[in-house]
Amino acid sequence: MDLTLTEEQQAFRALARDFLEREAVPHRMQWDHDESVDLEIVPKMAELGFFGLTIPEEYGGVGGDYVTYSLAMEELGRADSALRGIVSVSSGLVGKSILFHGTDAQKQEWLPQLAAATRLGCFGLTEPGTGSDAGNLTSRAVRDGSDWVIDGQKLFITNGTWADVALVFARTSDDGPRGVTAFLVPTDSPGFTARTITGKLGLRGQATAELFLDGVRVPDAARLGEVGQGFKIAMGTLDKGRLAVASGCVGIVQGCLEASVAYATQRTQFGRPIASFQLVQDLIADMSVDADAARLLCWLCADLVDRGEPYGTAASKAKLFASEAAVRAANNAIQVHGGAGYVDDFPVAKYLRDARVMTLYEGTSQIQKLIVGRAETGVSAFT
Ligand code: COS
Repeated sequence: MDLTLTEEQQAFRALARDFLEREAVPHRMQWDHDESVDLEIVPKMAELGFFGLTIPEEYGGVGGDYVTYSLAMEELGRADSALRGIVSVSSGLVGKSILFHGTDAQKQEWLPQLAAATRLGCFGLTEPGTGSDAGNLTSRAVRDGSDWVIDGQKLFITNGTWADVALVFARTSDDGPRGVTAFLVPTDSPGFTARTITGKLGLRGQATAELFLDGVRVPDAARLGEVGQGFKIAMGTLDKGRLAVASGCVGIVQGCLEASVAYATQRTQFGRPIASFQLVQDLIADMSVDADAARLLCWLCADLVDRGEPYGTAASKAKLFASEAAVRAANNAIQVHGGAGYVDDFPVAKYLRDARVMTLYEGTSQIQKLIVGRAETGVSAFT
C-alpha cells in the first residue's frame, strides 16, 4: 500500500491552496456577512479546473481521479465551505448524474457548461415532508403527450437561486422509491420559481433555496434515466456526494488545527505560550488525529471509486466520521481561542457554524450509521 500522492495530485493541491488563499480566504468573512459569495470567483475557479474535475475531457472537463477530487474538496472546505458546496453540487451531484445516466445529447448539452461553470446546477431531492425518507417524496410528474408536467416543492436546495438547471426528482407512480423519476429542468421554465432561504446558522455565503414547480412542462428528452430509476440515480449520486462532503469536512478539521496552532503559539498566559499547556495540547492533538483519520477514510473511499470497486458504505463511513470530526474540531478550536474564537476575527466560529450542517445534509449521521449497520448485518432498519 502506497499513500504517496502523485506529482499531479500534489501539484493540483498546491495550486488550489495558493488560489484559495488569494481569492477566497481574505473575503470569506465578508461573504458570510453578506450572505452571498462574490460570484465573480466562480469562473476563476472553473478556469483552475475545480468544476471540471472527474468530468471527462471529451465533455469539456479536465478528467482526473477521485483522490484529486477529494484533495480539491478538502482545500475548498479549508478555505470556505460555501464555495465547496457550489462546486460539489453543480459539477458533483448534477454533473455526475448526467455523466452516468444521461443520453449523449444531455451530456453534450450540459456537461461542458457545468465543467466551465457557465451554467450551474442544483439537486432537487429534499422536500418539506421528506428529508431522510427521500423515497417518499411527493412532487409529481404526469405524462402529457410527449411532455411531462411537474408539480411540487423542494426545500434546502444548494445553488437553488443561482442554478440554470435543476435536477428534479418527482413521483411518476405510487410505488415508493421505485416510483421516482429524474428530470433536468431549466430554471427559466414557466412555472419554476426559487426563493432564497436567509438566516442560516452557517454556509451563509451559499445560495440555499426553496423551489416551487407549478405545472412546469418539460419534454420527455429532459427525463434523466428510465422512468422509475430516479431514486437509484439519487442514491448512487449521493454516495459520491458524501465523499465530497466528507473531504470538505477534512478541510474544516485541517483549518481548525492550523488556526489553533497559530493562535496557541503566539498567545501567552501565565508568562508562556498557551501551546505549552498540556490541556491545550490535548485539544490540538485530538484535532490532528481527527484530520488524519478523516482524510484516510476519504482517500480510502476515493481509491475504491478510482479502482471501480463498490464504495457506497465507505462513503457513508467517511461522511459520518469526517462531519462529526469537523464539528468536534471546530468546537475545540474555539476552546483553544477562548473569547477570541467567539467573534469573527478568527475563522473558527465560522468553521463551527459551517460544520454544523455537515452532520445533517446529504444524509444525517444517523442515516449513515443505519447504512453502515445494514451493510454489516444485511438487515435494513428502513423496511
Ligand atoms: N445506490 C444505488 N441504488 C441504491 C442505493 C445506492 N446507494 N441505495 C439504495 N438503492 C436502491 C436499492 O437497491 C433499491 O433498489 P430495488 O428497487 O431494485 O430493490 C432502491 O434503491 C430502494 O432502496 P431502499 O429500499 O434501500 O430505500 P429506502 O427507502 O429504504 O431508503 C435510505 C434508504 C434511508 C438509505 C435512503 O432513503 C437515504 O439515503 N436517505 C437519506 C437521503 C439523503 O441523503 N437526503 C439528503 C438529500 S441531499 S441534501
